[in-house]
Amino acid sequence: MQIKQVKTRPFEGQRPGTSGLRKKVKVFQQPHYLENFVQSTFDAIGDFAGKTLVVGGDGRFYNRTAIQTIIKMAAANGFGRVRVGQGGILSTPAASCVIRKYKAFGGLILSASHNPAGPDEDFGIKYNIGNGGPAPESVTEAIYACTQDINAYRTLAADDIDLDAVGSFEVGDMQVEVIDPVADYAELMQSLFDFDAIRTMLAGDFRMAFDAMHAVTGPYAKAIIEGMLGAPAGTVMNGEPKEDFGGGHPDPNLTYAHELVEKMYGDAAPDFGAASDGDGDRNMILGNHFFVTPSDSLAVLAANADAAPGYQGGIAGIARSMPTSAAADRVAEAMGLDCYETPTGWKFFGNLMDADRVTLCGEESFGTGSNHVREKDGLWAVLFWLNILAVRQDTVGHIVQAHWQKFGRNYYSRHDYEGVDADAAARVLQNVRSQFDSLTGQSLAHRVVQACDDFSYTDPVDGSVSSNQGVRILFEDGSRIIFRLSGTGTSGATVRLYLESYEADASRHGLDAQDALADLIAAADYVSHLKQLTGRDKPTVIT
Ligand code: G16
Repeated sequence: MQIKQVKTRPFEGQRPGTSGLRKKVKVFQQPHYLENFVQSTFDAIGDFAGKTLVVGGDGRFYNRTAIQTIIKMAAANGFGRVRVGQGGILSTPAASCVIRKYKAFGGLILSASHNPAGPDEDFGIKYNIGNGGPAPESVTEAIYACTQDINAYRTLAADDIDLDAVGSFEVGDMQVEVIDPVADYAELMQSLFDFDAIRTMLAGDFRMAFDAMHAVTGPYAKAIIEGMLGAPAGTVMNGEPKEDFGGGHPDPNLTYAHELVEKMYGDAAPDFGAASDGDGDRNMILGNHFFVTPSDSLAVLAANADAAPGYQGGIAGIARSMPTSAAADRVAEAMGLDCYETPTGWKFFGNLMDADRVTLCGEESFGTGSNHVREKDGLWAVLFWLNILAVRQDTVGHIVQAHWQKFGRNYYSRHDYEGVDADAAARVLQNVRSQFDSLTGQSLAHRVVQACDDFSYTDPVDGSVSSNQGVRILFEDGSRIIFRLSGTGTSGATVRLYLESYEADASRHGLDAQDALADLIAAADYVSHLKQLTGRDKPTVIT
C-alpha cells in the first residue's frame, strides 16, 4: 500500500492543556488539523518503529473518523501494531490498563472528558506514554513545538477497517487488533477488589444506582456491576454510550448528574449512588441523602484501604492536587505515610507512582485513582467504595461522619465561573497577586493570612519545575482561598475559586459547606473583584 506524504501548514493553538488538546469538533474537522497534531505527536515521541500503539476513545461524535485517520497514519509512520477498542471504545482508565498490560509504546486517547459531545460540541486527543499515563509536560511541549513547524504528514492510501468486529486486520505492514474494550479492565478490577463480598452485599437488601450518563462507562458498568457482581438489571442508568451523550453534560457532580442526585435525595433512595463522566475517569459518590466530596472520598479510601485485597499489603503514600482539600494529608499523617501536593493534572502523579512513592492519588475535580493504572479511574473508585461498604457493613453517611470525628472535617467547595472573558479572568488573578505583600499577616475572613503565593511544584523524582499553578491565600488555621484558570475549557476562560476551612469540633460538622465557608467566599470576592470583573453575580457551577 502506498504511503502518502501530504503537505500541510501549522495551525495556531495546538498546545495541549491540562489533559491533551481539546477543541470544538468544528476545529478538528478543518482539513489537516487532526493529522497535524497526530504527526507532531509521532515526531515528538521517539523511536516506535515496529512497536504497539493503543487507540480508543469515549465514543463521542468524531471518535470513529479520528480513529480511522490515526490508524492509517500509524501504519505510514512505522508502528508495528495498533490495539483499538471495539467500536472505537476505550475508557481512559481502560486505555491506560491496555497500554500497561500489553507493554505498548504509548496510546492516543480520544476524548474531551465530560465536555458535551456532538457536531457543535467538543472533541479532544491526548497522548499517553508507555507507563499508561498522560504524557508529562516535557513531552506535551515537544509535541507543541512540532505543531509549530510541521510542513507535511504521512498517511496511507487504505480502506477504513471494520471497528465493530473483534479481530485482526492488516493495514499496510501494520497489524490492527480490534479488542474487547472491557475484558482486560474487568480482569484488573477483579484482581483488586473482593468481588465475593460485594456480590453477597448486592444479593441482600443493599440497593445501588450507577449513572453512566450515556457515556463510555455504560458497557464497563453493565459487564462488571450487573454481570460479574450480579446487581439487578437497570442498576446501570443511561448505559448506552451515545455520540452526543444523549445531549447531556456527563460531568459527575451535583449539577450535571441531576437524574442520579434526584434519585439519591428522593423517597426510598438507594443505599449507594455513583456516576462517571464522558471518558470514565471521574467519579461521584453518593449515599442515601449524602454527598461525598472528592477530597473526602480520597481520604476515606486511604483510611479504609485495608478493606480491599489489592491494597492489604499497605499503601506507599498519597498524592493530591494542590486545590484538593487537605483531608487526605491528615490520614497520611496518622498512617505515617508521605503525602504529596502536585499541580492540577493527573500527569503529575505518574512519576510519583512509577517511583513507588504513592499508591493512592486524588483530585477535587472528581478524580480518584491508584497505581493499578496511570489515570484516574471512575469505576475503580465505585468498586473501592462498594468493597468498603461490604466489609464495614455500614452506610456511606456513617462512614464519612465517623471519619470526620476521627480526623476533623475539611469543609470544601469549588466555585466555577465558566466562559468568562479571558482578560477579565487574568485580571482577577492579577488583583490577588498584587496584594500578596499587603495581605500577609493581616486579618481576613476572621482569620490571619499566613502567606500568599503562586503555587510552584518541583517534581521530586525528575526535578522538573511547574510554576504559576494557582494563586493562593493561606491562613494560619489551615484555611485556603485559591484562584486558578482552568486548562480544559474550549471557549473563553473559566475561573475556578477553591475554598477550604478545617473544623476539628465534631459538634460543628453538620453545617452546609456553603454556610461554613461563607466568610471565605465573601473575602475571595472582596480581594479579587471576581464578580465585578466577570460581570457574574454567581458561579456557573458549585461543587
Ligand atoms: C482533567 C485532568 C485533571 C484535572 C481536570 C480539571 O480532567 O485530567 O487532572 O483536575 O481536568 O482541570 P482544569 O481545572 O484545568 O479544568 P478530565 O477528567 O477533564 O480529563
